[in-house]
Amino acid sequence: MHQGNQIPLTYHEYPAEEMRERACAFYAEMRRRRSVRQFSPRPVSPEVIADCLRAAGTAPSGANMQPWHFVVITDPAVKRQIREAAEAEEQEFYRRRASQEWLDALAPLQTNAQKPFLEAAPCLIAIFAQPHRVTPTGETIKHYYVNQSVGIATGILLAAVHHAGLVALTYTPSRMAFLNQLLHRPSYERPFLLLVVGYPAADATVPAIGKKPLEEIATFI
Ligand code: IYR
Repeated sequence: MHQGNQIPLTYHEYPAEEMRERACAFYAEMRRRRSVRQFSPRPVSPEVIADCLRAAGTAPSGANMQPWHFVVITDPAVKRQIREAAEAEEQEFYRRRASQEWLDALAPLQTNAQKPFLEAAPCLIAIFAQPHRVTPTGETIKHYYVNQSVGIATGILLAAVHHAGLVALTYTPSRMAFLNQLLHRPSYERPFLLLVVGYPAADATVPAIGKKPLEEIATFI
């Protein structure tokens, strides 16, 4: 059987009390995260974004294929193109494609087809999932558990952005194929999510909604 190269694990055990404090402190930090839709035009540090992306790249993935690609957009002209294409899709969604049930579920978020944050925010990160990759010699190599892998990487990216002190919106345009064309990504890559990142506008508001308590989301057996 193939053994692979094994190296010793770097592991640091915290004393029990410190472990409890760390878990509690992390939860306290994460529960302050909110999806923000009103951004300040203030630019974000490229080094901060790069470190957040490095953190995302530490995510586990099927067979360690790391089936993701991140495109960081700060160019106002490209942001405008993305906004125009996204709003065209959203017009269709809100006018025709969405069921009444879906529109009712979205009502508390007060979303609509207008997406001004795509131009207002200083930084958009388009996340692409790669069902496979193509080697320089044209060989196709399959990727595994792509949704799970890219979902985990996106979650780590979102936590890293929040931890750094920025705010974000996980935006999924109603249809996203336009992102391949605008961002020059190969057609086999699947747009996964658009992360809108920046500082909040001074008067930013968020919906008065909450999270389910532990008893509702977890069962201990
Ligand atoms: N993509 C649309 C609709 C939308 C869908 C879900 I599910 C949301 O949680 C929020 C919005 C939009 O962004 O307006």
